[in-house]
Amino acid sequence: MIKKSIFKIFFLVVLFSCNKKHSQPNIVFIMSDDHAFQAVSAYGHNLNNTPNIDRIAKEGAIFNKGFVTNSICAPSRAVMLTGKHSFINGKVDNVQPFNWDQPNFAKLLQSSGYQTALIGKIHLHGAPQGFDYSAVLPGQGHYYNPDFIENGDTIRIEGHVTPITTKLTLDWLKNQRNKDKPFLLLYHQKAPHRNWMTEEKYLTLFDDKTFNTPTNYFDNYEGMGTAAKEQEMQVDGHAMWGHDFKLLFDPETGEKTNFNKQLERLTNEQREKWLAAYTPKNDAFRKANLSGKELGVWKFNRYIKDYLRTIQSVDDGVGEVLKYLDENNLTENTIVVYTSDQGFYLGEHGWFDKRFMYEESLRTPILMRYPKEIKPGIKINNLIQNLDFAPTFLDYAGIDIPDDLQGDSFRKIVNNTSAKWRDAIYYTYYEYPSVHMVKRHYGVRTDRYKLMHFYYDIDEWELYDLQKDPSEMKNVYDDPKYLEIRENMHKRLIEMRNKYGDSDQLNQMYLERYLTARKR
Ligand code: SGN
Ligand code: CA
Repeated sequence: MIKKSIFKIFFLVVLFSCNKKHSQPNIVFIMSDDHAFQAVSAYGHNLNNTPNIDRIAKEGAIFNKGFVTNSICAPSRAVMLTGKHSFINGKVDNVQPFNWDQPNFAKLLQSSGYQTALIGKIHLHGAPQGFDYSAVLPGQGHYYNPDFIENGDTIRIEGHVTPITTKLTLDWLKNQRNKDKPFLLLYHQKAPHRNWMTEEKYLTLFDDKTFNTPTNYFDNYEGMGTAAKEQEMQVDGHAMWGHDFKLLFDPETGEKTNFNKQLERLTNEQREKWLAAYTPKNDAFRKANLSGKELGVWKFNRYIKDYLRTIQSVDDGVGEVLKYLDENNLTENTIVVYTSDQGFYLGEHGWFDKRFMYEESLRTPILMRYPKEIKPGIKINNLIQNLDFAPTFLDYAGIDIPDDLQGDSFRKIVNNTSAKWRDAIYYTYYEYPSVHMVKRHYGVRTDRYKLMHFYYDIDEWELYDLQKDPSEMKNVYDDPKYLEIRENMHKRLIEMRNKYGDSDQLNQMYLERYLTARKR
């Protein structure tokens, strides 16, 4: 009798664990660097075509209100891994260290039986924790002939970083994947990060096309605050002749630009292809002798074309990975997410780069497919943040979500099983003074309004009505018509700061740490 029940219990335990193993989905988390939602064709902006990324939305969900909590690379990745705001996980800017010893969702999946891998850009110093396999770029990494730190050893791989990252990913899937375990794969591209050096096969893509500048490309920031006026990220103003526009000679001084130096990293063959593609374009530019607005439009076109070219290879890679899943019967039970570490300005307000809480850099593309649960073609309009990835993945994997995670699982939202969701998001930005000179700020955004406070060397508030002014051209903080809204938004901001545990004291602490770290 006892023997029989022991056998029964044993049988049930085995059955349960087998079931869990088979029901736990695989997760492919694809992230690119600085990929603006405006440059994902599924968002309908008509700039470029990204059929493979779009396929994720066609067969799954597209998020129209996906946001980050801090629009800069390494902090965004720290938020994504920990599910906690920057001021809680400690990685507030690109300068201060990240503590890998703290919990992250990869560690939790790994300890519950997932096989885990991290491939590509992570931008967090120190040995990655939570991954059985990692092959990461040191820091920002190089576009051509990049070094990778593979499980601790540095190797240099010849070629372009985007297809190489894809190849390492496919190699891992083909040769290292343990078929008896569910897997978590972080496939993280460097592109389309500055300085937008494309793969050889796309060097002349868009050559026959002229892109229109955004309507506010020649913005003079009249309706905005001091922070917008004092940034250093204008395409026509701060972008550089060599580094950004790929001219070999500075048209103003006639001197050689630093792009000559950058080309030295390329092999002879790679360099020849680059020179063959860019020399005629650069000659034509010199002959045209442009000035004023015409020059501004030329700069925008050189910028946007290089930027979009690098995205084409990212999209190709997504296609290859999706194809591998199809061919290996993995599509049904694999969650695929495509996102970026933040948004980016594609000439809006005249800018490149990110950092600001204004829409183009606050928003980020999010597309997600999971045929088992997500209906194809659904659109999500809830305010989702990168803070929510960790709890969402844990939820799908059936692992308890630790209480101290600050995001929320959006599984219930995509499944339409609960209408309860946040109606405001909180944002912080710290890296100042620094490249691009975007001042320190924090703020709250609801569906319609955004309140921001810029501090440290100024003390200014900005309020935008996103319904009336989606391009954020007019700060209405001092407009008497908005007095009530302004007060309400102040209340919301206090609520947010209390809820997440942020304060002026923390801002001061991180400021001091930043200034000390910069001195070193
Ligand atoms: C580099 C870029 C900047 C960019 C930061 C942060 N300059 O410094 O334009 O804002 O990275 O980007 S570059 O000379 O290297 O091109 S982040 O995505 O890593 O946060
Ligand atoms: Ca980035």
